[in-house]
Formats: sequence, structure tokens, C-alpha cells
Amino acid sequence: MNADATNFTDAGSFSSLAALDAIVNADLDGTHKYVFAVYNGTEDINHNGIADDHGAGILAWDDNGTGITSVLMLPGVATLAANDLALPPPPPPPPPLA
Ligand SMILES: [Ca+2]
Repeated sequence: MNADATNFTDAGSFSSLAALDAIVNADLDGTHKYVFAVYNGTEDINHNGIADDHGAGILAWDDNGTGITSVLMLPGVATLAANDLALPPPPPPPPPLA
């Protein structure tokens, strides 16, 4: 399903992973299937052993409103909109043969 204005929401920025997780989980309510947030805290939220995750964008997806199906961590991505995720329109058909 393409992201659009009805199923995408921006949850804002959070300095606590617990707060971010709670809001993202609540916002993925079955109507909203894509939630973007920014992590501005000092925790090592991707568990790579380095607390280098400040300023990372978080894109979460879930279809049915129960839980969180997938999460993408997007280092350095501070903003994201539905049209950044939408597929482009298909190319026009080729011209008819003469
Ligand atoms: Ca890290």
C-alpha cells in the first residue's frame, strides 16, 4: 500500500526510546500504517555498542494496528513525508507502431 496523507503520520521527536516506542505503537492504529519519528536522545537504540543514534529518523510500519511490524532506522533523516514513500506513477505507454 502506498503511503499517503491518510495513512502516514509524523509523530515528532523524542529523547527517550520508551516514549518513542509508546507513541509509534499507539499511532500505528490500523488507519495510520506509516509513522515517522526522530530520535533525539542519547541511548544506543540500535544496539551497535555506540550511542550514536541522536538525530536518526525512525520509520515504522504496521498494517493491522496491532504491534509494530517493521522499523527502519534512517540516520540523518530529520524529515519524511508520505510522498517520499509513494511509488512514482507508471511510465506512459509506448506510442503505437506506425
Ligand atoms: Ca547506536
